[in-house]
Amino acid sequence: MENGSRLAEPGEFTRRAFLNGRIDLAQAEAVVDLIHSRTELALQAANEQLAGKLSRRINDLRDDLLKTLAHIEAHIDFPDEDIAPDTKEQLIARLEHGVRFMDELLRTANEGQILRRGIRAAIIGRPNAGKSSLLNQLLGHERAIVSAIPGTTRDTIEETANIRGLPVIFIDTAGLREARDEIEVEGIRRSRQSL
Ligand SMILES: Nc1nc2c(ncn2[C@@H]2O[C@H](COP(=O)(O)OP(=O)(O)OP(=O)(O)O)[C@@H](O)[C@H]2O)c(=O)[nH]1
Ligand SMILES: [Mg+2]
Repeated sequence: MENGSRLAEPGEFTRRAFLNGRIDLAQAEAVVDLIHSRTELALQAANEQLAGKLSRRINDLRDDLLKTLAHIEAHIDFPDEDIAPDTKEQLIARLEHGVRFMDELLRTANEGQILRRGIRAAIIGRPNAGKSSLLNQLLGHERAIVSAIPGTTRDTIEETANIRGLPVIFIDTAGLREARDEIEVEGIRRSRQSL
């Protein structure tokens, strides 16, 4: 490179933005989700997180809890001052609101994981049940060999399909039966493992 210039390392600009406080950790993490997003829905979720939606919600909760804490401590430290006390009911209501909010956040964290990693779904059944045909239909192309001979599929076949925005990793497997040879024994072992 000329005049001391060099190529940026992967993630370097994101790291700088984080270290300079321009974005927070949740936003920095969203960048990698954005890059790896496999469906429109995942892309949209990553975009929202990058825009600071998750960070704002967490900061709001933090502010709320700090205010409640300050109020309680003010009454312990300065009981004689003329600060209108929150009633016990008000305090409990606020804390319960915080708990509900955190529960909701944890629930959507699960959804976020599903969007990032996808759902794994094994297609299991007897030989000739139509497992490979089903996989091909879901993918919209002839990925797996289909034949009228039972025991066609031996190896597991993994492919990702976009099901209403969710990445679903379908696993086509060897049909379950008394195995006829050592390859089928291994195939059926893999079917059970997928199951
Ligand atoms: N009539 C009918 N035949 C089907 C259907 N789906 C699959 N078949 C036929 O059933 C046979 C077996 O289909 P496969 O998709 O290879 O079945 P499989 O479950 O993957 O079989 P193995 O890999 O041997 O376990 C093929 O001849 C298909 O054309 C269906 O919905 N209706
Ligand atoms: Mg098959």
